[in-house]
Amino acid sequence: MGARRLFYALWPDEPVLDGLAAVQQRHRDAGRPVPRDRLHLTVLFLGEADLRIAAAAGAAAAAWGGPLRLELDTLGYFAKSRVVWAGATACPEPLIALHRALYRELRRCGVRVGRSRLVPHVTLFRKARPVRGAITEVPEWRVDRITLVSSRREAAGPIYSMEAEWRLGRGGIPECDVE
Ligand code: 2AM
Repeated sequence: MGARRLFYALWPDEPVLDGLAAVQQRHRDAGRPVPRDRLHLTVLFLGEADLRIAAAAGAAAAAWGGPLRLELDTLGYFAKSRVVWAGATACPEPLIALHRALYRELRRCGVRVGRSRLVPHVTLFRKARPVRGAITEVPEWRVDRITLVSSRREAAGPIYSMEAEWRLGRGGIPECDVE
């Protein structure tokens, strides 16, 4: 069994999944499609971190953010990892704020995470050839929650488990009860 890695993600609702599946179908020769139940958008990748601390930081960051809307309107390609993804030409400000809040709360909890620019994307194909361009199949995504997910690498591919989920923007005072 591989190590458990953690990440904070947005999980698409059914209409968005339908749209993403339609894009996968239209470009089915692009590479190996990601199964529908694994389609997601990573807000921040933590790696091998303490689950309890990640949950405390996630709860605090989610409370600061608010619901947001995302337009997945473009296809992009990461040459290094050879993935084709659906992304947003315009990254909404509340998503940038959520990303920043996660960094801030993790730091408050004593976790150092390498800074990386947020490129909001849902990976659609792996081992893929480059495909880029506009897409129109995906309806507006109304995001009102964020999920803490753990991933274990197995021979058949990654196994994801939902560890915690929070509604965005409940307000309140962020806390971190780390000993
Ligand atoms: P990807 O879809 O672009 O591969 C689980 O692996 C999730 O975490 C995926 O969404 C994956 O992005 C992302 N991920 C994996 N390793 C990462 C890393 N080193 N930095 C940022 N995101 C990563």
